[in-house]
Amino acid sequence: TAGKTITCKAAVAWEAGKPLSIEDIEVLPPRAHEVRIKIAYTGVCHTALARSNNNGGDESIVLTICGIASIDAYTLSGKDPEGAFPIVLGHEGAGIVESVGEGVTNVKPGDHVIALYTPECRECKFCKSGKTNLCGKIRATQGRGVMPDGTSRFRCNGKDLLHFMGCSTFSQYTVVADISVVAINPEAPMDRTCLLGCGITTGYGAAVVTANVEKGSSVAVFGAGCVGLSVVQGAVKNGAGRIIVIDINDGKEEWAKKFGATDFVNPTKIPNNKPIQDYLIEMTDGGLDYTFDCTGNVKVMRAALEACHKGWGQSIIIGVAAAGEEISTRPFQLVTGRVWRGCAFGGIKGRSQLPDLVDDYMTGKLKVDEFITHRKTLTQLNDGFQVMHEGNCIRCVVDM
Ligand code: NAD
Ligand code: AHE
Ligand code: ZN
Repeated sequence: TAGKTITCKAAVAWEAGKPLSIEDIEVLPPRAHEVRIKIAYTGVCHTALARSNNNGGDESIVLTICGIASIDAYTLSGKDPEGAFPIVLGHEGAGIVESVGEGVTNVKPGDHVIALYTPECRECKFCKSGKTNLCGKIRATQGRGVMPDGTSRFRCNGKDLLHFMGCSTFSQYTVVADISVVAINPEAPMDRTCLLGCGITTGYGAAVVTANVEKGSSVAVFGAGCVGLSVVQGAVKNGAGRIIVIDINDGKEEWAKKFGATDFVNPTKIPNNKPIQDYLIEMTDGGLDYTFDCTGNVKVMRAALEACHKGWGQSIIIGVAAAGEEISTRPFQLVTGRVWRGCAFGGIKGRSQLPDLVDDYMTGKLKVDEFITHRKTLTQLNDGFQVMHEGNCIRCVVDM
């Protein structure tokens, strides 16, 4: 198949707000510094409507959309300022390299790989700074849904389809830039490791790399989805003393405890409607060392910042807020030493650090299987758009 166009099945998003349609698409051969991957599995999750309906706080609706990773759903909803159509969504995938273009040296056909929406070129200003995992090399074209040369490798019914987040894992074959792919242990089961392409790595990295939570410190995690539970896993790994999980869904208490949380608070059930930040400050004698927003709700982000301990508490924003939303607090919160920060993909450098995370999974040091609550096939991917009245889907994996 190398050098030839491949026809395969993909879930195509033709326009905002419409279901995905399973189509036969053409996937062109990889050009220079590009890699064509046979996607084996792609992660699928649910997203709380709290973000798309960012009306915030206690009224947030607990309905979930199961069947699509949050950002994919966000982009499909038409609310992503970077969203454009028609597009092949999906960004949490693992597969096998089918062929490579000229000049590719980091992977070869047959390698088991994870697609990286945060690439790592190792030569741009960002990569060389040693201060961030963000890579600037192809960010502009990635945001426009095209390959680094400005064109697409997907065709359907004579039309070009856009790429998504440099990954487009909702296709049986995809083409990515060579800096957007990393080879992993071929023994690792890809129906699990696909989840390291986003959710698990994002939360775990936020705790272990971005915040680098110290032994004995106190942590609060807002939102117990795949991302929040992964923050809990990272905080446990780093030896945090107290780990408080806050979620409006009582069903998440069991999940939080299973991953090592010491306490669970439902903010809608605090006596006298006391704000969650005040409640947490009392509970922890002055506030937390670290807090994490894993909801995408800007009111929660404010509460997370204000629940930090005066003088040193740090709050890390992980959740992606709806387009146009803004965060606010009294500047005095920062004047008095609290720190507001955020990260993408947990601050993890995909090519340098993801293979080790896969090995940690293989040696039993990192939980991954525990996050998988649902499985589907590509043709069932559309079920993902059916609103579910249950909050028990942490991650759904699609067999491509
Ligand atoms: P999820 O929907 O599975 O989990 C969100 C949880 O938040 C749910 O359990 C929900 O009940 C809870 N919640 C909603 N409103 C709340 C409120 N007001 N107070 C407390 N809890 C509340 O989502 P996920 O897949 O875990 O993703 C979490 C967030 O992280 C999303 O916003 C997603 O877009 C974002 N994300 C960011 C990155 C990144 O790189 N920065 C990567 C992946 C996901
Ligand atoms: N396109 C959106 C922003 C979306 C966003 O913040 N994406 C995260 C990853 S979410 C994965 O589930 C991210 O990596 N951001 C860093 C970056 O460079 O995009 C918008 O609002 O424009
Ligand atoms: Zn994601």
